[in-house]
Amino acid sequence: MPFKPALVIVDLQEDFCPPNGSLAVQDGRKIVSTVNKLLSLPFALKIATKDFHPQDHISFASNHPSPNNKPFETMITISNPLNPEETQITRLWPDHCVQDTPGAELIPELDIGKVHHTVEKGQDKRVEMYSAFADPFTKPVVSQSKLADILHDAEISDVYIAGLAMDYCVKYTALDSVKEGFNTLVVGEATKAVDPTAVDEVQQELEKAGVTFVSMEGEEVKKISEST
Ligand code: VGL
Ligand code: ZN
Repeated sequence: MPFKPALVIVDLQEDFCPPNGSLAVQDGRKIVSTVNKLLSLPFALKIATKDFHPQDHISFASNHPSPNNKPFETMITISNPLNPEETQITRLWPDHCVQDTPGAELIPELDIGKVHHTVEKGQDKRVEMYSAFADPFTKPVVSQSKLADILHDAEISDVYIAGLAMDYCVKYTALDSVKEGFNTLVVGEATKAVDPTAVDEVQQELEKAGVTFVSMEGEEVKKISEST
């Protein structure tokens, strides 16, 4: 298969960035200069994803009123709306990336003029969806984005991933990218984690699954410039 790389920029949105984001990732905004450098390279396809929730989304602690529920901490069990036997334990978050609010906007520093497609995810209020490909249920899958079709239709071989957050949406997007058959790379300087102490463990888990971590100076990024 010929080398045909795509860049996927995950959820570089106001709510994941300081100073005002409701779910701000430490130093999240600082990656934008590196992401813009990646955008200046001749990737065959450049895609930005957006977490894009309805106000009544299942992942918001505010939608599970109980004195015990704390955003960032409480884990709840949710069932597949199409198959109650399939369950998943998931974290509650502050309200974030609500459709048509300023927090859902991509940050204005992002060089959006170089992005070919924007893919929205997380619109189904019944399921969490960290991955930009699909929700985590499998029996059956509940919600899928158009990302897999866009990449397969363009005959992409390699998916380079940047964005937020390394330990949630970047992680699960990378895992699904491997499952979709793409050679999958995460650009280390172009991502940040909600929990910085989790970075090493998440990197190891991703590497075990077949994801390669690369740096801006590494061969894997250099070869983009030579790939026409
Ligand atoms: C994300 C938590 C909740 C992310 C999205 O983009 O990493 N994290 N929703
Ligand atoms: Zn979310």
